[in-house]
Amino acid sequence: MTTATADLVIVANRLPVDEVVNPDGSTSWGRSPGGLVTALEPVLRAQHGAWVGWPGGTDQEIEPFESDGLTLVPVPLSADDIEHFYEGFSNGTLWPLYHDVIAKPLFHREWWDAYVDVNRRFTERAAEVAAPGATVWVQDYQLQLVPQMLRELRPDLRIGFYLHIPFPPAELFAQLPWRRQILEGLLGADLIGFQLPGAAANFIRLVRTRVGHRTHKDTVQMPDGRLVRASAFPISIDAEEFETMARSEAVQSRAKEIREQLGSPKTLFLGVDRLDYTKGIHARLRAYSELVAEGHVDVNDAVFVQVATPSRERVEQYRILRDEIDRLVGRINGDLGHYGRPAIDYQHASFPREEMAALYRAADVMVVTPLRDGMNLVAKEYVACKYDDEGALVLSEFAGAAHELRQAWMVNPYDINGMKATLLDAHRASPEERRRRMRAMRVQVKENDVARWAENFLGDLAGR
Ligand code: GDG
Repeated sequence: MTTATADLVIVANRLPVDEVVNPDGSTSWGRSPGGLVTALEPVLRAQHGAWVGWPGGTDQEIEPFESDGLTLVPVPLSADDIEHFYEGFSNGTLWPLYHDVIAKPLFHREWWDAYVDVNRRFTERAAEVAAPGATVWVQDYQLQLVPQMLRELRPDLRIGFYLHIPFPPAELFAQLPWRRQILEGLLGADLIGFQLPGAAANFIRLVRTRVGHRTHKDTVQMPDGRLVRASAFPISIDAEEFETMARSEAVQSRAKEIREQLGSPKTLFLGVDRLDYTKGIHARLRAYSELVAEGHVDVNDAVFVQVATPSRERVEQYRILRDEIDRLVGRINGDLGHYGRPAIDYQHASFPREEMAALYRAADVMVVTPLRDGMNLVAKEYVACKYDDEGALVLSEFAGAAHELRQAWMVNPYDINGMKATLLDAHRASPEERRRRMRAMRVQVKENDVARWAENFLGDLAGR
C-alpha cells in the first residue's frame, strides 16, 4: 500500500525507466531518456512527484520504488492485458482511428473491456499516491477513461489530460462504438490538452453533438457546474540538450565517420521514424527512387539513409508494413544500386541518442513525410542539432510540427510527384536559402522547448 503524499502525479502508459540486466545477472532500473521525463523531472522533484505507469514485461508485481528522487508506481500488465488493452484497443483500434483511418481500426468488444479494466487499475494507483488536493496529469490515448474514473474516486484532485496523437474529425470518431464513454472519460479532466487547435475544436464539437453538453469557444459547461477547457499545447523537445549533444566532439566525429562509411556522398538524405504506417515511409522511398531512376539524383553522389525503429511488432498491420518496406527497399536497390552504392541504406534498428544526433548532423536533407502525425519530434530534433544553420527540412503538411516549422519545404505526402519536385528543390537550394529557412526554424524550436510546454500546461491547469 502506498501513501498519499505526491503533490504532482504523472499517469502514463509507460514508466520512464527500463529494466536492465547487469553483468552478474541481477536486474536494476535505468532511466529511459525522453523529452517528457526531461521536461517533467524538475517539477516532479520540486513537488514530491510520483509517476504511475507500466514497467514493461508481463505480470511484474513490483512495489513502488524511488529512482533518482522520483517515486515510481508500477502498474503490472498481464499477457492478456498486453494483447487486448495495449496491442488491441490502444494500437489496433484507437491508433488507426485517430490517424485518419490510414489503416482499418478493429472494433472488438473484449478489447474494450480490457481497456476499461486497465484504465481502472491505473486510476486506483493514482488515487492512492495523490496527496489531498494534488494535481494529476494523465498522458495519452491509452488512458482516456482515467480522468473521469479518478474524479469519481477523488473529487478533491485537479486533473489534466494530454493527448500526444491527433484527435480525429467528428465523422471518423463517430465510428467508435464506445465514442460516448471516451468523451465522458476525458471530460473528467479540468484541462484537456491537444497538439493543435483543430484537434481541440474536433473534441468540443463532438462533446456538443454527441454528449449534448453546452460549449462556448474552448470550454464545456458540465451539468455539475464544472467548466472543462480543451486547448492546444504543441509539444516540443529539450532543444538545448540536443544542441549540446550535437556540438560534442564525439558526435561531430561520429557524423564525419558516418558520411565516410557511406562512401562520402555529396548529399545525404535522411528519414528517421518508428516503423509505423502513419509515417509515410513507403511513398517517401518511392518518390526518392523515381528521382534516381529518372536521373535527377545519382547514386554515385547521393544516398538515402532510412532508419526505421522496430515498433509494435506483434500487431499484424505492423508486420505487414515491415514486409512491404523490406520488399520495396530490396527492389529499389536491386534495380538502381551499384556495387557498394545502394540507393537506399535501410536500417531496421534502434540506436542510442548520440547516434541519432550524429545522423542529424550528417544529413543534408531531412525527410519527414508522415501521412498524419500529432507533432513529430524528429523534425524538431533535426533543427535543434543544426547549430551551424546548414541542412534542409522537407516536412509533411500533415505533421503537427508543420504549424510551427513553417519555413520547411512542405509536401503533401500523398502526392508523389509533388514530393519528388520538393525533394529536388530542397536538394538544389542555395546555401543562403537553406540557412535563411533553418535560422528561422531554430528560433522557433529554441524558444518553444518542452520545458515551456510543461510550464504552459501546468500553469493553465493550476489556474482552473
Ligand atoms: C508520438 C506521436 C508526437 C526514434 N528512433 C530512435 C529514437 N527515436 C526517437 C526520436 C523521437 C521519438 O523517438 C519519436 O517521436 P515522434 O514525435 O517522431 O513520433 P512518435 O513516436 O510517433 O510519438 C508524435 C510524440 O508522440 C510526442 O507527443 O510528436 O506525433 O505520434 O524523439 O528521436 N531514439 C533513439 N533511438 C532510435 O532508434 N534513441
